[in-house]
Amino acid sequence: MRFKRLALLALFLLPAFSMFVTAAEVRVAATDHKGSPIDELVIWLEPLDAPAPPPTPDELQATVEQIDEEFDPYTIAVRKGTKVEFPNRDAVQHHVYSLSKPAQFEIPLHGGDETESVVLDQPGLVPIGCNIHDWMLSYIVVVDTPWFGTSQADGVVSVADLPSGRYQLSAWHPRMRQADERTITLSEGELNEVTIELRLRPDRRIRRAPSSGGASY
Ligand SMILES: [Cu+2]
Repeated sequence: MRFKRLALLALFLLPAFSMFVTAAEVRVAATDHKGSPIDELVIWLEPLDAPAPPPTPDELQATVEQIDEEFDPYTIAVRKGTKVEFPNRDAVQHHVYSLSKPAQFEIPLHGGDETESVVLDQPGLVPIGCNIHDWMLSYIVVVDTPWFGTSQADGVVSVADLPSGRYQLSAWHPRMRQADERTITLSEGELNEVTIELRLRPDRRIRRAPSSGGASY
C-alpha cells in the first residue's frame, strides 16, 4: 500500500521534474574592448517564440537602498509592475527622484529607517538621483520579461529556468549609449554560454565625497 502511494506520488511529480531538467540556462560573460570584465552590466532576455509568462507577486518586489550616501545597487533590472522600495539606511536625509520618461517621481526628504516606494509600470530606463547628494546615482532598467540579471565583478551573469527557443538578449551599462541587442537560441537542458564584448565610455562616475564622517547635510 505504502509503495503504491509512493509510486503514484512519483508519477505525479515526474512532469514537474522533467520540466525543470529541460529548461535552459544562459551564462553571459562580458568584457570591454580591452578584455576587462564588465561589472554591473544589466542583461535581459525577451522570448521571441512565445509570450513571457505572467509575473508572480514575488517577482514584483525590489529594493534600492541608500547606504553610506550611495544607492545600492548601482544598476538593477526589474520586471514591469515592480514595486521598488527605497529604504534609507543612513542617519542623514535623502531626496530620491527621477525625471525619466518611464517614471517621474520624487520622494521628498526622508530620514533614517524610512522606506518609501514607487511602482514602475512602464518599460525603459529609470535613472535615479538624490537632490541633496549629487554623486548619488542608480539606474533601474524596467523590462517586460522575468529573465534578467546583473553581472558581478568577474563580468559574468547567469539566468536559469528559461524554456528553450529564440530570445532577444539585451545588455546595457551606464557607460553605453544604447543597449546591445542580439538574437540567441537556447537549447533545453544545456548551459548556453554567450560572450559579449562591449565598448564602454570612460568612467566618469563621481564617487561619494571624501568629507563624510564630518558634516551631515
Ligand atoms: Cu542623498
